[in-house]
Amino acid sequence: MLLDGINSPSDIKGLNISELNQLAEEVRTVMMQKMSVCGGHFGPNFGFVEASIALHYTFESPKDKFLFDVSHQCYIHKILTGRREAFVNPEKYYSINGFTNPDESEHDFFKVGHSATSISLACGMAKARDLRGTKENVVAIIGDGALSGGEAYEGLNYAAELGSNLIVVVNDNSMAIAENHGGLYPHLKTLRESYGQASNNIFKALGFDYYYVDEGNDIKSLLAVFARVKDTAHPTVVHIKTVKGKGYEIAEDAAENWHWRPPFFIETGEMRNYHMGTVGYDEVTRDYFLQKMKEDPSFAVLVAAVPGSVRFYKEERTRAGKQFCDVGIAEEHAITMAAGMSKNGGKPVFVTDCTFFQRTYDQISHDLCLNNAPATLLVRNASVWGLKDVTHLGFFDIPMMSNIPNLVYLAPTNLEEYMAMLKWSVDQTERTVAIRLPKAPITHAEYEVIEDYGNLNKAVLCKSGEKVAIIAVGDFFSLGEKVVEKLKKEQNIQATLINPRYITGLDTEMLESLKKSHSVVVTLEDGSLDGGYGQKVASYYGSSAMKVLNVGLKKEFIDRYDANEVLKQNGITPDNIVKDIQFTLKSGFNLLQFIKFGLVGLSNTVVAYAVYAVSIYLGVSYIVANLFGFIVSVYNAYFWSNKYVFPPRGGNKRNKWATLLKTYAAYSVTGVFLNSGLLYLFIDSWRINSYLAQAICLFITVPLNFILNKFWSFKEFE
Ligand SMILES: Cc1ncc(C[n+]2csc(CCOP(=O)(O)OP(=O)(O)O)c2C)c(N)n1
Repeated sequence: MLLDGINSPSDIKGLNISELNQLAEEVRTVMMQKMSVCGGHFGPNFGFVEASIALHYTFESPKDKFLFDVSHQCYIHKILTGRREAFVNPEKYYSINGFTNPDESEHDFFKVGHSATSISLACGMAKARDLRGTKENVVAIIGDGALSGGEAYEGLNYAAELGSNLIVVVNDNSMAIAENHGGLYPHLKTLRESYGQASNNIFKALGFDYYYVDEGNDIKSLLAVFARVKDTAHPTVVHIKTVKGKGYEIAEDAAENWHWRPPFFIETGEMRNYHMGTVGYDEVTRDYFLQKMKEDPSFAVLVAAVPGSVRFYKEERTRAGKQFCDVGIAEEHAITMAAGMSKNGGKPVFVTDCTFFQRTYDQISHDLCLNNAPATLLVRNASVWGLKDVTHLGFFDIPMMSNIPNLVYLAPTNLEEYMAMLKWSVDQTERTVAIRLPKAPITHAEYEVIEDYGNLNKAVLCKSGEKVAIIAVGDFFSLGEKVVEKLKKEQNIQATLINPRYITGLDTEMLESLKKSHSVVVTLEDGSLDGGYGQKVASYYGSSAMKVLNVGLKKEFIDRYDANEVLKQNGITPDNIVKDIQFTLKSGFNLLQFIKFGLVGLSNTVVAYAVYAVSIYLGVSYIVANLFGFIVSVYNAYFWSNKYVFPPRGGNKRNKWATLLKTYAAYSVTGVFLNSGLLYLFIDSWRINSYLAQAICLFITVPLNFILNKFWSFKEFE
């Protein structure tokens, strides 16, 4: 295979056209093998094989910079830039991710997964280049679909002013995930049909030089044009016509289904693990939409180029007609458009993935909520169980949404509640409502579900108890149920269980009433803790004696994670939560805890002494012997404290080093440091026999350990 010899882009520079074509076929073969096992962005990559090869043949990456839009089409770029093994060796399939990633290679500059950023990134890189006075090419690679995103236009508009080298490769396969929408697309069609000759040309109008390549899957044609535009000193668009899924007929014929494809059988294209007819929240949402559209002509659903996410495929889109608006990859526009509709007699629902809501903060705040515009926002995949790529994480929404004034953010816990909230929200006329679609499989209500959510922030008391109250948000409600059950079984505590329903406000009456017979309130949320729901509850109780435990995720970017592992790392298992509760209930002076601390302190000193004694016996100098004792006692303190003393989250892996230091700090004064100091005094100055000296030290340090731990380590760790 030619591919075996390609370790960097320079390895393709000596190949002739027929070899480059052979390379293209080999690349397709390995991508096919890998994606048939792992799934992946099939259509975008199969359509961009020749262009990727021609780009790397022509330009000098990484000196010349490639900026990929969305970057879901970067597989070939990865293969050609030293990451071939991750495609040819099944054991390495998961060693890289599916988007550009500077952690993997110097040929990648940004972690990207959201659309329409490439031209702005390229403008920035070009600007910095010009300021520095160097000459490299900056190349943005953007699909026709991504050109519907507002930021793409902002970049195109600025580029003319840049007045220097900036090459925008428009990869036009006439498709986003589904069909494109908007006035740009008939225009692109005209450009394609006139082979780029039409006099009306948006790119030229914006100040770009313009080149058209009709055979965008032909390496020779591409090489000719890329050679012409290389090193040009002004912004240039190279518009190439490609075929999504090129080279695999099944994918070419069903481009929407093959944009991203789960693992499949190569011979038939059928998915490997396809479960027919599974009904989740997306399916019930679709059914409600279709029904409501029939009943109410003012009702409309807006999506931003991901119609399949609520199961609106060709058939559903046709049935919905004008009541279904795919606005392109333009979430900001969709939200502001919803604001407009809602103020003119429309009932808009905008639905997309949690991660894409991130770019709509201002539209939600300024256009919807400031105006109390009655629109409904449905937030999908908002969960640790949602999308797992670092570019698409779904657990930052609660801090974002819950701090926008006027917004009502609802977290249903079961199907009946979700449907009731959705129906209420669509028909009410007073405010903007967002609903966090549960990610978990459908569950059903075991308590009465109300129809009207206009009486804001009223939580439901699902189980009444004492001592401990669990407030479980959205699809962490079932976790709350498990914790309640475990507390009953293991601690004989009948805890209170609350479904808060509203994330944007607190049921202060209920929180106040908990003070009477509860001492610990636990909040559970399937999202980042910082600025989230639980912290609002903690802040409410701040001036009271109530102890509040916030359970949720750490604020961090994580990539392709195992959700179970992340939950464990964050202490989010029924076991850990119950242990935390137990610990919190017992804090204050607690004899058992006191003894445990004391015993660790004692074992610390004993271990240090034993190691010291053995070392001296082996003839090591007493300073080195003490150092050995010190190291072993650090480990001793860390090990036993984690096992028996700290609450589970205090001993969390994430804080390993901090915990170690704190632990040792708590014991070292009375343990080894004091020991060392005294030993130095006894042996060096007073010339006492070293065994006797160590015994005297033990006699002094052990009781001191107990006393100091009472005052110090309790404060440290509770
Ligand atoms: C802000 C944002 N919204 C939605 C998406 C989901 N998405 C990923 S790729 C894609 C279509 C991109 O179409 P195009 O740019 O034409 O590239 P192609 O896949 O056709 O090569 C969409 C909508 C996204 N990545 N970012």
